[in-house]
Amino acid sequence: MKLTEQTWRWYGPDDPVSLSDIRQAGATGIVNALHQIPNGEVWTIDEINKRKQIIEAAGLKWSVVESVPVHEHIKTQTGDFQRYIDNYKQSIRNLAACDIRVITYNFMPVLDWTRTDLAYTMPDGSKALRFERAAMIAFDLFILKRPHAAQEYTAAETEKARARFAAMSEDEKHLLTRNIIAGLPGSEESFTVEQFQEALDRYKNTDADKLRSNLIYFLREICPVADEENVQLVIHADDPPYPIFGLPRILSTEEDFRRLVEAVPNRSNGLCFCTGSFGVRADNDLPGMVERLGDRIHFVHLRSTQRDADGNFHEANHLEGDVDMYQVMKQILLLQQRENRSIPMRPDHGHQMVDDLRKKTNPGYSCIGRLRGLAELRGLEMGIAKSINL
Ligand code: DNO
Repeated sequence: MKLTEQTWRWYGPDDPVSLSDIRQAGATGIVNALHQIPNGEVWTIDEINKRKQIIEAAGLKWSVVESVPVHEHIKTQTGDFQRYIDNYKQSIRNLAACDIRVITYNFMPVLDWTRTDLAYTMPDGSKALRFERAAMIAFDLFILKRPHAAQEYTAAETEKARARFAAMSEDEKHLLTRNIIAGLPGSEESFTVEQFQEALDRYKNTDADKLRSNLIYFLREICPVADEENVQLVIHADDPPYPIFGLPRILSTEEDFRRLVEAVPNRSNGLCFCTGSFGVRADNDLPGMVERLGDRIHFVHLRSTQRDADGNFHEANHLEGDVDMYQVMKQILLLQQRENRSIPMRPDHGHQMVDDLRKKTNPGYSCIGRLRGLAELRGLEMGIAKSINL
């Protein structure tokens, strides 16, 4: 019977969650990146091996890279983009030489994942990540003051954001700004308000079609290298899965990914299936996506979100919220039996809870919430596997 490979994201030696903690949580694989290497530069074999040895010394395996970041020049096809693409190819070759064969990346302009609140108190006292639409609009209109932003919102939304902004203290405005643009864990970029506007301006001539064709260009360049090296490239969904701050987003739906595969059918053109990101859209049929896109899925992020009618969402416990985790897991299990392989899975974002409430933790990446998530997901998987006699 093929079960998922249980993995865990580790931010390297400075992560407050240690490799030994991770082993005790029951994961066997590590999801890691060399965050110290500037975006766009080559990951050398030497640096990769150094990190690999640390992971292996703890009795774990470096299973997945998350992420080799894609330089902004590649996304906009400006400046030195060809050099950055060549560097990316070299990093793929070097990772393959160290036998690391799943590489995650994303193609979100300027910002990686985005939340407005990193410590939203749940009824049980734990803290969750949350995206509040009125707060995001308040930042856009009244802090960033982005030109022409107003036309992207309805009058009712603008009024709500105005009231929300008027009720914020200076500290709250500062915190909101930091939450949105200072860079969440794993994002490779962070900005001041001025720098953020400059970064947005660089997308003036890059609409969704242009961004998509730049991604296709990039994939046509790197996929042949990855094919040759037996590496899977897996793109992460947009989070949230729709345009924000006037920036295009092109990996938000099943159709988005399908278009990518049609344009670049190479075997290495794969998907990191993130239930939390895709799940924010009610029109994404998650179990169906696993069934239909399965042969391209080489890494899975499991978490759930809870939407409301105003366009807000927060991160729910892993087995609650809008994601039907039972059906998703069942499809993942069936896919693994069909293709006779184990897919690396990690419990994504947990609530800050129990002792972690008194610690300094990486938002979304504290230990105990993810430990709870992994335990629940592992039990769910085993229960389904045994009950359908796999
Ligand atoms: C957030 C993560 C993302 C992800 C990147 C992949 O928790 O899922 O930052 O790592 O988008 O490149």
